Amino acid sequence: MEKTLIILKPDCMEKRLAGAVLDRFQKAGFDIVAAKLTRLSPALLAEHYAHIADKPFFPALAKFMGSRPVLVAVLQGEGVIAKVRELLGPTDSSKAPKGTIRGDYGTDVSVNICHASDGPESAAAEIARFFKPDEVFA
Ligand code: IDP
Ligand code: MG
Repeated sequence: MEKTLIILKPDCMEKRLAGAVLDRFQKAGFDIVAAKLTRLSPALLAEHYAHIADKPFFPALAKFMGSRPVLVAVLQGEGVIAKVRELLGPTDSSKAPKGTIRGDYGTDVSVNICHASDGPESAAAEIARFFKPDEVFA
């Protein structure tokens, strides 16, 4: 069964929106098969955001993402990778339609509530980065 990795970002945790965001994923029919609270280290953030590590906004992004504990989870279900991205809406919260998670709760292009894997390869790599096999109850 397909799986994806999500991270409820520091803004989501600070606004106490973890329950509201997880509720949307669960109401869409997806199961939580792994979860933990963790504070992301600079080394882990450099790895997780390797695709944008050379961008001028990366230092500010890393500071934001490491600013407080985040909730990391694995969701499972048919088509979960694409569907969770659709529920999130586009990266830039200010351009995300109302009714999407980022459109309803996000702040801007950086502070945008939730990360989700963008394809099967990144999902597999990201799940392995955060969870041991026996921590995923698939
Ligand atoms: P995604 O989270 O929608 O997959 P990515 O392009 O993978 O978007 O970027 C990862 C994260 O980096 C975004 O969620 C956002 O927090 C941040 N980010 C992306 N583009 C920008 C930007 O232009 N300025 C500031 N932060 C950005
Ligand atoms: Mg991405």
